[in-house]
Formats: sequence, C-alpha cells, structure tokens
Amino acid sequence: MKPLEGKIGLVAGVANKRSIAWAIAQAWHDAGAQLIFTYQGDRLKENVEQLAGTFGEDTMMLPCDVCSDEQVEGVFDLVKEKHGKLDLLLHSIAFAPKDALEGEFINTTREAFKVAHDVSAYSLVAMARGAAPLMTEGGSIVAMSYYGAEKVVPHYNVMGVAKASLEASTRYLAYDLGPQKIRVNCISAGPMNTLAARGISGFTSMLKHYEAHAPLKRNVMPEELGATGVFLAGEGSAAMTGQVLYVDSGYQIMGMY
Ligand code: NAD
Ligand code: 0WE
Repeated sequence: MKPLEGKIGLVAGVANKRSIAWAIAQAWHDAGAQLIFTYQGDRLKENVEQLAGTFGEDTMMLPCDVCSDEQVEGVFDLVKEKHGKLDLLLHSIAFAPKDALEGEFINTTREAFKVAHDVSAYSLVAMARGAAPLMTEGGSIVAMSYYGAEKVVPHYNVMGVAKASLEASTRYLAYDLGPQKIRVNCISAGPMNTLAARGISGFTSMLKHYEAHAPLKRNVMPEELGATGVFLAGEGSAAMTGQVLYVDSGYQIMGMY
C-alpha cells in the first residue's frame, strides 16, 4: 500500500510546472493521495487545469485568493461537500510588492508590509482554521519557508519578516491543533528556480553561491522537496510538529562562508 493511500490533500500555490507546490503535489499524488487544487485567480486557471488535469477528470480545482476570507472559507465548504474530510494541506504561497524586494528594508511601506504579511503569513492561519474542522482523523499541514526568516538575506527584506511570522505561526498553530492530532510544519527550501524567484536580480548568483558554499555543494531538486512533503504528510513524521525542516543542501548550518 502506498504511504498516502486514502488521504485527501489540498494544495494551494501552483502557478506553473516549476512551482514548488506542483513538485509536492506530484509526490503526494504518487504516494497515493487524492488532491484538490486552489489557484490565485483566472490568470492561472488554465495552467492548473492542464497540470492537475493529468490526475483525473474529477480533480477539484478552485479559485482562492488568500486575501479574501470568503474565498478561503468557501473552498473548505466545497471540500467538505465533495470529500467530507481532509487529511493534508500544503500552503505554498508568498507575495510582497516588487519594490519592497529591491531597495532597503528600512524603506518598506506600511502597505507593502501589510500585503506581504497578509498573503504570506496570515493566510496560513486562515487556511488552517478552515481545514481543521475537516481533519477529523488528524492531519498534516505543511508550509514553505526560506532562510531569510532567521538571517538577513540582502533584498529579501519584508519577505524575511513575513517568513519569520509564518514560522512562528506554524508553532502557535501546532500548539492549538496538536490535541486534534493535526501537525503543522514548515519546509525551509534552498533557492529554487521558480516564477517567484525569476526576476529577482542576482538570483542566478545565489544559486551559484549555494553550489560553492553549502555542505552538499549543489542546489536542491524539486523532487527532493516532494519527498520531504511526503515525509511530513505521512506516518514517518507522526511525532513531529511545529518544526522547520531545512531542505537546503545543508546551507543553514554554516557560520563562516
Ligand atoms: P510560485 O510563484 O510558483 O508560487 C507562489 C504562489 O503564490 C503562486 O502560485 C501564486 O499564485 C501564489 N499566490 C501569490 N499571491 C496569492 C494570493 N493572494 N492568493 C493565492 N495565491 C497567491 O513560486 P514558488 O517558488 O513555488 O513559491 C512557493 C512558496 O515557496 C512560497 O511560499 C515561497 O516563499 C517559498 N519558497 C520559495 C523558494 C524559492 O527560491 N523559489 C525558496 C524557499 C521557499
Ligand atoms: O520567497 C521567495 C520569493 C517570494 C516572492 C517573490 C516575488 C517576485 C515577484 C514574493 N513576492 C514577490 N513579488 C513579486 O513582485 N523566495 C524564497 C525566492 C527569493 O526571493 C528573493 C530571494 C529568494 C531566495 C528576493 C531577494 C533575495 C533572495
């Protein structure tokens, strides 16, 4: 029997085939889970239909802008109607206005700070609140983070502060939901060549930096995030909650580089 056979999972954050959410979705699917997808809006509908459509005609795909309480709540109402329960939730969503990732952190506007935290951190709380009542047999919630949450990465700026909030939210959610056997963990991934990374100036040199300085002397492959996603969804991690797991070729352990 496959490790996630009989599990129902909701995946939020697929934009295209390079998305980390898609890598983890494929791994969850291969492990036997049945998946539901949410996408940000009409702009991404076709992409998600093309990718997730390969999992079968009746794969549920729903628009969900995480800035809208109504849309987030509506998604879980529909999941309840169709499946009656939920076992897994992947949160793979982040956004900060482009300007905020270019200059200095000190110039972050109130609005950019608000948007970054709303989309990238609060949305995990809102989605966990929607998901928890459906996780009647326990569950696993996984969110994506990055090293900029704990150390200064130039230009990551307000996103780093929002990821720190996401990681702290993971711990508080883990405490709240533990009694219901719902676990909440983060994967802190090394830099990945996705839509969210493209257009970040100096991103290519960042990949090179990891190759040169991370203990494993290489970058992370999407399938490796998928495998960690399966681990966090499954029985192997049954006693782990509130954690941040580094899938970063070991970069996070280094002091002098
Ligand atoms: P991506 O662009 O493929 O995914 C980001 C997703 O966020 C997109 O699907 C986008 O539609 C969604 N999103 C943004 N605003 C939204 C909103 N208001 N409502 C709903 N969805 C919204 O890029 P990715 O690299 O796969 O990013 C996924 C996650 O992984 C993010 O949390 C990111 O911070 C994290 N991460 C990325 C890297 C990297 O180097 N790419 C490294 C570590 C962590
Ligand atoms: O979390 C991220 C990026 C998330 C992201 C990306 C964008 C680009 C387009 C959030 N908001 C936006 N807004 C946009 O308008 N990563 C971990 C990838 C990333 O982004 C960086 C990095 C790394 C790594 C930005 C600066 C420095 C390093």
